[in-house]
Amino acid sequence: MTAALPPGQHPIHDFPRWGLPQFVRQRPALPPHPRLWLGGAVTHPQEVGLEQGLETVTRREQVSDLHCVTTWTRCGLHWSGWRLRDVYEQIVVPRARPRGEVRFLVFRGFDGYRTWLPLEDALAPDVLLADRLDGRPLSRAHGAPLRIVAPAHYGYKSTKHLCAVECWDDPLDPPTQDWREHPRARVALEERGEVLPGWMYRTVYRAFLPLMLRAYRRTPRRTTGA
Ligand SMILES: Nc1nc2c(c(=O)[nH]1)N[C@H]1C(S)=C(S)[C@@H](COP(=O)(O)O)O[C@H]1N2
Ligand SMILES: [Mo]
Repeated sequence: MTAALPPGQHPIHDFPRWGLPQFVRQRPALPPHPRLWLGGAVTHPQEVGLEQGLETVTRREQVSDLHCVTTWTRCGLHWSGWRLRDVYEQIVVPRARPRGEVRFLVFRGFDGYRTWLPLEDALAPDVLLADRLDGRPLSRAHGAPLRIVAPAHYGYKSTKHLCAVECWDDPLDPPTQDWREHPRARVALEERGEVLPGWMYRTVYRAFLPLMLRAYRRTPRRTTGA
């Protein structure tokens, strides 16, 4: 199957909890009744409850791969949730009402993580707000209670513990760019980062991979708070 993977990726057979080095020890306390904030450049910023708020949107099932920028790929994950496009068109636009042109969506997590995608990438049919993985509610390790799944983009665009979706016409307003991040991060084009060619990041990330994998595997997945 390796031949079918995008450039520079190799398969792994377990599915580690994973993230940026500064998030290894972050174990966010999740609120008992998590809500999703819809904000940014909108006239009616508001929160929606996850259970009641999203139940009018059609639930989707999807099998997709997760490609981490550090070169590992976990194939065949079975997600369940809602298409971000459906949520955007049926809830965000009519209720929160964007003020002007929306060109980017910013995603924030309860652990302080944030990233963003251009609107056209975020509204691709395979981008989900997922609350279930392999038939079970999302574990804390993999992003409870809700996460983004964006299979065509490196894993760092798939924000876990999602607490906010914001509409902006400029991604630098507010400044969201992490220096490692590529604005689009398309896996097929090996857009690992913005400054260097993809294969260069590949070499560096590969060198640190064993160390990072060990750190993430060692960190207990349980926490207090929910
Ligand atoms: N909130 C949050 N989301 C996050 C991260 C994180 O550290 N915090 N790490 C990202 C990275 S780099 C990857 S590869 C995937 C890993 O998802 P997993 O932990 O379910 O394997 O989550 C992404 N989403
Ligand atoms: Mo990643």
